[in-house]
Amino acid sequence: MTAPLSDVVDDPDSGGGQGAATAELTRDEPAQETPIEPGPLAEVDKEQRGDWTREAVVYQIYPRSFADANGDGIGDLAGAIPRLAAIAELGVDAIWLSPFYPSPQADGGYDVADYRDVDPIFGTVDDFDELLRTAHELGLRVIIDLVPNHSSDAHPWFPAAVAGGPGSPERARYIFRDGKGATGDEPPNNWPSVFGGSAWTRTTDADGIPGQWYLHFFDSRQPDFNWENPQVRAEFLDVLKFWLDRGVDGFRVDVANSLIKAAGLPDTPDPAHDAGAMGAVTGADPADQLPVSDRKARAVSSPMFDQDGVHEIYRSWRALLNTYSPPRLLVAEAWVQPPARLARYVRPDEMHQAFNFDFLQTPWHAGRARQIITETKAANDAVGAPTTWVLSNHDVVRHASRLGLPGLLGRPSGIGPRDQQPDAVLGLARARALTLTMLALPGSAYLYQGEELGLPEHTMLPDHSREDPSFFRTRGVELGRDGCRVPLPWEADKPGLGFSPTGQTWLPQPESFAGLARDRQHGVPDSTLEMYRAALRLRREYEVADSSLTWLESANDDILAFRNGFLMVLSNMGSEPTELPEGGVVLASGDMPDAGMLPPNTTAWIV
Ligand code: TEU
Ligand code: CA
Repeated sequence: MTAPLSDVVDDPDSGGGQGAATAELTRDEPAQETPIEPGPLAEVDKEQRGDWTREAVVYQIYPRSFADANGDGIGDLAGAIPRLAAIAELGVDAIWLSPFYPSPQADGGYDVADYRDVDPIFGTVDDFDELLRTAHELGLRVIIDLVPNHSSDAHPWFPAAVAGGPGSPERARYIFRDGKGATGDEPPNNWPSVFGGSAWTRTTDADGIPGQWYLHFFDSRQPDFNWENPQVRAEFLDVLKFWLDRGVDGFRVDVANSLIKAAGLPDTPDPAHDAGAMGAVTGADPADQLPVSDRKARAVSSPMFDQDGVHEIYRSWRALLNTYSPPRLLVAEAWVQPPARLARYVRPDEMHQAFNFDFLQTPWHAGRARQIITETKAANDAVGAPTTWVLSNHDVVRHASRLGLPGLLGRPSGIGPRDQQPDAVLGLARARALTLTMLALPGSAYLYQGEELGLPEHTMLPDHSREDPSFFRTRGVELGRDGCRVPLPWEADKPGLGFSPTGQTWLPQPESFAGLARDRQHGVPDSTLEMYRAALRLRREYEVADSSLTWLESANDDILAFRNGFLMVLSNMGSEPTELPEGGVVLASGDMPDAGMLPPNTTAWIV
């Protein structure tokens, strides 16, 4: 059989001078390479160089929904500890814990009242230390979530700011302003909250008379800090040190693009856009179809996000991290467009990684996927940073459901009982296929708890179960993120599917979860769980993380095809089977009934 693919040599200097030259496909024979076993010294080098900060596969634990020990239906650290072995066995390198700090839980813990403690619903600092020790014994590094843009309104600094009154040093730690209009009853500017409504809430003075307004990019119970204030900067350096000294391996930095606001807080030219600047790409906006380098480039001019002043903050954090050995990691959560702007967060003296949310929003379309991978990788390459691939997290519709929706959708802001329901079978097939594509790409990758089970979004949650503040602030226009935060199924036959000893779960689990419980998939050859385990093992074996990517040309536009080191990867994003090139298929995301043919909605790894 003739291989239907040929290498594209992108570099004009190496391609014989005829532009994008093609070469006949020749197969790498990994067996002919003499693998050099890394000696103990090489391992030490890798450790000291901090290679993990470029290559790790990180598993996100959302503690509320991971595992519950005390039976109250809310996950906790004591519940997570005995479950870590299952995560280590999956073959990941690290875990990232979403916030476990003391918090009124107005936004699932992203409203922090004390940055140096653990909320009683999650346990104690001793539980945290035990979790850290257990993870390290299992060979897992631990990244924790840092929420520097805002605190909870229950953080002691906030009531002090309200009580301190206008012009007080306490108020200067947050962003208070007088309102507009004769009586100050209009917000200071037109900035929208990402969760709906205005980004400003008015306070009431001690005498009962309406007073100044304070800024909150998210819920009104999440006041934004004033990062121009040196006290705020000093406080966070100290918080970083607190957890570094306890032994954490890194930080995921929440809304890293929003700490600094444009001087003078001018009106934004496009409030509707800024309200969704980090929210849904629906595919309905023609701009969503533009190349990623153009799409939403206008967001750059927003006075709310991605101000140049944020970078000196991350430089100071990196300088602190650099005093620790082996290297600790900073990963930016920043919905920033275009890729070249995002890459500024991962310059050599700033963070190590930034989530590639353009990739997360890749539509099921080979040409677009290739373009997004190429453009985002090029932007990172330009600053010497790895690309940090991700398909799901606690803020987005799970990819097994997202990819089961029709059309060239980017990402909807929740799916509910009144919406068109995703095609579960198609969604899972495409999710498995796109996951295998992701895990074959060079760089680092993040997995969200439950995706290794192929969990779908809970799309039938009743409104009375919802907790996401974005649901309430938009009066239900946005359903919010509860559907991806449903407690995990561990054992199909136990109450609450093993999540909690009492069977209680803070959100109801959909019926489909039972068949997807971990114990139903463990050791079952074609299960999603075993596919993830195999992919993570082969990824290591074939040194996928630090190999180089070459696109392969196919006569069929619906095929995404590339080589990364030893691996050749083909993903069929069309509707007809396609011929496979020569070589052995070492892993496939779905059944391959006809020898030599790759069915639609399937990815294969070939050596
Ligand atoms: O998310 C920031 C962010 O951009 C999200 O608001 C996202 O776009 C939104 O959920 C879409 O509806 C971080 C956290 O990951 C998120 O859970 C928090 O709610 C938010 O910050 C505020 O801390
Ligand atoms: Ca609990």
